[in-house]
Amino acid sequence: MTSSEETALPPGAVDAAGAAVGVSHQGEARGPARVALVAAKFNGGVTARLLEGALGALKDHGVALDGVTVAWVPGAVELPLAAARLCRSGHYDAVIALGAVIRGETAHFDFVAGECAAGLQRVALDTGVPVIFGVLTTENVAQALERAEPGPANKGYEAAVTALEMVRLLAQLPVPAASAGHGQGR
Ligand code: INI
Repeated sequence: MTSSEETALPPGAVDAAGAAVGVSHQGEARGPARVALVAAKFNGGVTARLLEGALGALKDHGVALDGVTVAWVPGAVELPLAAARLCRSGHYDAVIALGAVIRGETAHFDFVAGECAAGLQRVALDTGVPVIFGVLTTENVAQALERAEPGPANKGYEAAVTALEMVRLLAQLPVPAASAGHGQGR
């Protein structure tokens, strides 16, 4: 995810920290990686654009699209369960969830957005597979469409870059003690 200009990581900050400490890790956004996407059909005019952005980013970063899986769910609330199934399959290094929850359209915006976000995070923590939150939560349709425009600022594009970065980072970090020595680490 990009930050604002004011809060962005300054150039050289990672290297400076790395030089100051014993061990420093950073994931590089590049393939190959086994990636699945879950996309909500609700507000599908937006999520289809997020998906295009995500697939573009995967391609730009060296992931062959013929190895990518896409699963469509009815709405954002259903994203966590489908993501959980994909994560537990053992077939994927990362799962990217794409949705659009727009406040203007629902009185239960906070429930839909909140349950979706909490559910996806729980799946990631429970399975150890990165689940990337490519779900727009916006005040109105115009904001959603703006974040789904083609290019690197497309939130689907950003989510896919984040997924690849997390895959590479996790490959560098220590495996959980319980699975060490059992060939389950990456
Ligand atoms: N689902 C969305 O993905 N975005 C929304 O904005 C939305 N609104 O507005 O309600 C939405 N609702 C459907 C929800 O995700 C479930 O599919 C539905 O409640 C059935 O569980």
